[in-house]
Amino acid sequence: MKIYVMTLFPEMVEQGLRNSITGRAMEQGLLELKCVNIRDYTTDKHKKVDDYPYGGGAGMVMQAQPVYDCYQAIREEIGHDCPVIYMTPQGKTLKQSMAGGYAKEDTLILLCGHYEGIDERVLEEIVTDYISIGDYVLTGGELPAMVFVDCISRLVPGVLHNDQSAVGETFAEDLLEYPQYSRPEVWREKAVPPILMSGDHRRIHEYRLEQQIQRTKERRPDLWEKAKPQLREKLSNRLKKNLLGE
Ligand code: 9D3
Repeated sequence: MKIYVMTLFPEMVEQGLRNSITGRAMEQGLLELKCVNIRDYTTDKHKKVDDYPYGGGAGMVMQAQPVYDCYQAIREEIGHDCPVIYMTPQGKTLKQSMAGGYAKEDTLILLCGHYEGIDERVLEEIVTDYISIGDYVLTGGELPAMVFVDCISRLVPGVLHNDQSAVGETFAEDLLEYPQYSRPEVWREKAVPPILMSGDHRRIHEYRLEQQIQRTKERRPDLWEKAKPQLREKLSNRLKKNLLGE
């Protein structure tokens, strides 16, 4: 998958994504990231990309011209239309359920704003999707673009190892994770829960599911209310299977 990021801070986005799993995905050619500096496309002799808002108000607005010319250059290189996603606090909040759809795209263009935003006329012309990463105020769209790329790229086939499953377990999907333990078996007088040392995989599975439920109730009551009915059904299905000896 190829992702273009239109930004005034291309190094910030490149730096942030060249580590860990996304970095390896790029080395392996599974993810191609092209960060394009919008400033390179300004026709202003002082390389200016922003100006005062018509009608007055605080701050500066990114002008249409450099954004549009930057987009046109990318569009020519790609040779076909693709989603153009504007990272904005006024967008639809990014959810895991939206990630799979974007991961199937062959090319995406992300647009990062700064200052008080971008001239509305160029947005109307080029943007297909408006996305926010949550209800808090940041200084620009670069961190949200990095969050978006990270979230989408782990769903691209081959990016995760087999043991780093991208799909949740059948039950576990809408629940928080169970607690994890590794060596040593006792650390500062705290022992690992004995069930995990028992080798009884059925009981371990039950214990972990119980932990997930408990945690979700405690820490994310909102998620629990959503997960409850589905989980009830799944549990009763499994009980039936168990009774049939599967
Ligand atoms: C203080 C300026 N705000 C006026 C009330 C508007 C505003 C403009 C630009 C607020 C934040 C930003 C910069 N943020 C983003 O570009 C952004 C963002 C965010 O701030 N939170 C969550 N998701 C996103 S996606 C892009």
